[in-house]
Amino acid sequence: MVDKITSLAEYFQKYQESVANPEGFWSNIAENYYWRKKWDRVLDWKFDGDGAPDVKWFVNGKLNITENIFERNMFMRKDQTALIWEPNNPDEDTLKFTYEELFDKVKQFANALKSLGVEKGDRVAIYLPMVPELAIAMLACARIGAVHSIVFAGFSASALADRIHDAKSKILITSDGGFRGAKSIHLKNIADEALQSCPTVEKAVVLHRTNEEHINWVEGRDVWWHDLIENASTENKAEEMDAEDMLFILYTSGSTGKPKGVVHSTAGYMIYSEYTFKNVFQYSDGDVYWCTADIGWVTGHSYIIYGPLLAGATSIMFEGVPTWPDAGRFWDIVDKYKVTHFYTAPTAIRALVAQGDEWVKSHDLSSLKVLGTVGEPINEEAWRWYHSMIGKGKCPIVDTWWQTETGGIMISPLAGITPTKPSLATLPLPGIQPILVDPEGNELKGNSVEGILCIKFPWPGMLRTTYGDHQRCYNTYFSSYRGLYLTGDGAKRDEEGYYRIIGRIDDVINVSGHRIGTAEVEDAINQHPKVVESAVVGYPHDIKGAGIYAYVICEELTDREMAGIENEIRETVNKFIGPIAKPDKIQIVSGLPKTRSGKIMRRILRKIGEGDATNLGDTSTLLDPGIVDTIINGAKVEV
Ligand code: 6R9
Repeated sequence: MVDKITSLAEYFQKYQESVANPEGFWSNIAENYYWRKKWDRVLDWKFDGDGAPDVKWFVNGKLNITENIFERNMFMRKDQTALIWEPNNPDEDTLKFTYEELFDKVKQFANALKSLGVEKGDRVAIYLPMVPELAIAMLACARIGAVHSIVFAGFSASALADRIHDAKSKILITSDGGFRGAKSIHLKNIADEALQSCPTVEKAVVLHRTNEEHINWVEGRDVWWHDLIENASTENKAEEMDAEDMLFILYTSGSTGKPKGVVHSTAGYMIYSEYTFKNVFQYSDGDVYWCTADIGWVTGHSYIIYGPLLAGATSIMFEGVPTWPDAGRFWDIVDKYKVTHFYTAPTAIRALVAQGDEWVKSHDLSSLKVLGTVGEPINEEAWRWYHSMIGKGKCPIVDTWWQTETGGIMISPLAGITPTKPSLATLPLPGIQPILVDPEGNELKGNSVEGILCIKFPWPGMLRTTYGDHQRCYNTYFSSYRGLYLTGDGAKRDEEGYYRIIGRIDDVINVSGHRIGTAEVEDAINQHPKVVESAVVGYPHDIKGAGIYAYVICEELTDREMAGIENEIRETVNKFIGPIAKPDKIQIVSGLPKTRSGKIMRRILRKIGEGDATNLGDTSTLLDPGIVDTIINGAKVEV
């Protein structure tokens, strides 16, 4: 069993150990796993130089992550509930899977995938709603050594197609549709549209979920999930994987261009996801843990599926949304399953604060022991409400900072152990060596400093590459400050050495905890035939944390066209990315503040979007300084 830290003194001691002797520290933890063959060396690494980044943990070790979820836990937990599934509609039946039942389903689907010709190393795209089959499909891929690439089911056909293309996925797993609150989304139609431009996909496996009446069917390509598993055996021996074999790809937005396929490897990710899960949440046997994320994001990968199931926990998977059928839904579920650990996003907390306290007060939340947040900075007001209204002042809050690229939580309190302060992610976990630098890359030493957050030593859960383009991985994360991993976040280290994450320093907007690249939104807006150019920035938004503000130059428009243009632009973004990237505010402008070299001065647009036209800085280098006043006058906020 992977041991948990149990006191603050022990945390400090482990932290020191992990810095003084990282290899010893992580190999001790790795001893707790089931290896087909032990590693020869614990770590080989370089962040700079030829071929960098080059990071290998547990060199030449052989294993399968599902053997560590199932076979390793089976003796103790055969009949324990592994996964509880709560449907979108509270009147529909809940499903529960013991470790043994889930194992059988995974093995069966693993065989089904094999029968379609899926082999070790093949990429499998998964585009499913939050149903148990999503968990089964991802684990079945891991079982046979196929690489899963899960695409959030809120993404559009074009975004799905881009991701399938980039990963050259051989199979797509989807469903007829998906339920979300009062809505039902016809996923198969979206998938069909995407597949028109995806020649690598040989088969599409389709799950029955919403029983859509009209299903478009491509003979020879499409196969029903239920038909596929009908004759599949539940006997399956796991594929032997190298420690560094790819486990999954997950796409995330960056500051430029198309999303990047972040690649995670097998052994390091396995060890890191379980270790962080157990330590941060202080999960104990018998606890019921619920992370409200969607498995389409990294939080769902690491903290609904891999971390909890490796740790032998009981994990809840929820298909629906916090406000349907009413704003008490989260608390209904907490009460229904006697949830002990609850992990959600600040944006959900703020949305529920806005609905009023009555929704909370009418439920029994006394089972709760630990609360968590992830995805964006939590403002003090939301933190205090979460602490007092949900946790009744007795539950520690773990404000967990991490990223798709880090694989697991990096900076966070350990629940009940690290003294917390509202809005601070507090201290690095053992094995994590953060460093703050100034824009020139000089280290900011000591406390009470603010700078760019980097990490100076490898940790097992870190990304290994960006799929199909290793140079891009280096350029994005390792080239700005040589020898350091650049997080893209700004942070402050306070007088006590606690970290407060301030937010992105690049052109990424964190909307409701989801990363949206401004360049991607601009590319989408520019697809509209009447659009000449656009510039997108974030602005403070009460619920979402950040909203999307788009400044758009159009060709000459008639009055009628003008009246419809905002909606059309939103629809265009919806089509090319999905609803999460739709701009909240669109301002049609006659020009953008550009320097003489043609660069858009986003700083100015950000200020205007924030409603602050003071201190716009030096605008004299602009090609047309007059444009600034014109934009201020037409702004969608009081400036
Ligand atoms: C896990 C996840 C990563 C970005 C990250 C940062 C922001 C995440 C945070 C936080 C402040 C926290 N972020 N957790 N900011 N406090 N506790 O969200 O991954 O979707 O890749 O986003 O989210 O800006 O760089 P991902």
